[in-house]
Amino acid sequence: MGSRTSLAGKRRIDDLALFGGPPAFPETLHVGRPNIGSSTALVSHLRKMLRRRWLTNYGPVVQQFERRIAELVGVDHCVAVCNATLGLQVVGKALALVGEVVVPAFTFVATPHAFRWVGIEPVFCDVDLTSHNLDPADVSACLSSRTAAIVGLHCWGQPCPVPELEELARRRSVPLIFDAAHAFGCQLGRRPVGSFGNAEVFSFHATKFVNSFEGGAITTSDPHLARELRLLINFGFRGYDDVATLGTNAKMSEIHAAMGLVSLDYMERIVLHNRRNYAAYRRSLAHLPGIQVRELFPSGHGNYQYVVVELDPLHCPLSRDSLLAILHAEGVLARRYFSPGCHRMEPYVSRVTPPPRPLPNTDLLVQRVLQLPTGTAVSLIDIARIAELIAFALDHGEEIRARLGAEQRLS
Ligand code: T4K
Repeated sequence: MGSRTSLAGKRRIDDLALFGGPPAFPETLHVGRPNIGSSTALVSHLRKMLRRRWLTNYGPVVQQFERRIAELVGVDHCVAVCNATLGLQVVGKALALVGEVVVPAFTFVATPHAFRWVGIEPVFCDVDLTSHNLDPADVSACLSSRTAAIVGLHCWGQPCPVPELEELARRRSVPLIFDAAHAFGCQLGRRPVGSFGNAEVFSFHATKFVNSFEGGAITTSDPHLARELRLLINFGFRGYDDVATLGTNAKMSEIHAAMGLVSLDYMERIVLHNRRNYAAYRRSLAHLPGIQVRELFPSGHGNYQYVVVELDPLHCPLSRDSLLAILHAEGVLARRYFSPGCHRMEPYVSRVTPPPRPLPNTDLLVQRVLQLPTGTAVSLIDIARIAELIAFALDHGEEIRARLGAEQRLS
């Protein structure tokens, strides 16, 4: 690249915002900027629900949202909830889990927190370095007489090794639950995520490609479980003044479901946009040393809501965290999900039982991965500029490392 001015406006390392230059993106780019769909459609829903004076407690919009999801996923039952974290909690309660659950350490902290919150101890399991999903051999090593369930995460939307996990759960006679927060609209072969295990839990948080501001949904083919879930999310009410069990309030409201419906109407367009962005990142970063955009959804059935890059420290001229600092200064709020790994966060890092297990793959991945902005707020021009920024930074890796080293010595 030499000293030619890049598309991102950089000629020398002094031009980098980290060293005092103007940021390439004065308007920050985020990972997880919400996709809006249609504000007109949302306002129209809002007007109707205000006219109906039915705002929450299993109203018609929530019911419609649940039907749409159940149809898309191909299950009989969908229970909409106010977020995926509470969704996981009520699944743990409804299945009457006691003891331990095997969960990946390479996940958003909501996965273990949800179970711990309802008194079930997470046992952290390692992931496969290629798929970033649970490693069945390590799951097997985590199982014990205390295991109450196995919880898989479809990381970045890539489906877990479902058949292997089903076999392990069957052999132990424990339920299999999936945290499907990333995986709405994804498939394993021809079967949609949402139809596996005893229950799957989606997130429709604002940062997810289909969003309901805040929200989630539990899908299951088990009618008894669905009935129990409906009781649990509504204080245990079976009817007016009739409480059948201990419950909580995890209901989705009408305005959240309305946003969800609008989002579902735009889902295909959002996926197309994400897929185009993903392809552009793959193309434009392909030639760079030691950095690789993870291949996702080789069969094409995915939501492409995350663009995940992996830095190989042996070949990349900059560390992941130096590149992250450079991007942040330029207004590109790349993320390093799920650093440092749930096993290194509280309350898990200071607990004595269960004893910590070695998780070498998780420990490696949390130092190597980076998520780049995508979604409908990110254009092809943005991606070309981000790619040029990264190329410029790697091209000047040695110089940048020396400068960062000198600044650190001075401070
Ligand atoms: N399981 C897994 C595997 C998950 O990834 C998650 C959530 C859950 C369970 C739990 O689902 P929920 O209970 O939330 O339904 C974000 C999201 O808040 C979180 O939902 C998501 N995973 C996680 C992967 O990402 P943070 O701590 O990174 O959020 P925050 O506030 O830094 O926002 C992310 C970026 O999005 C920022 O750069 C700002 C931007 N943003 C955010 C919001 C809310 C916007 O531009 N507009 C917005 O409205 O966790």
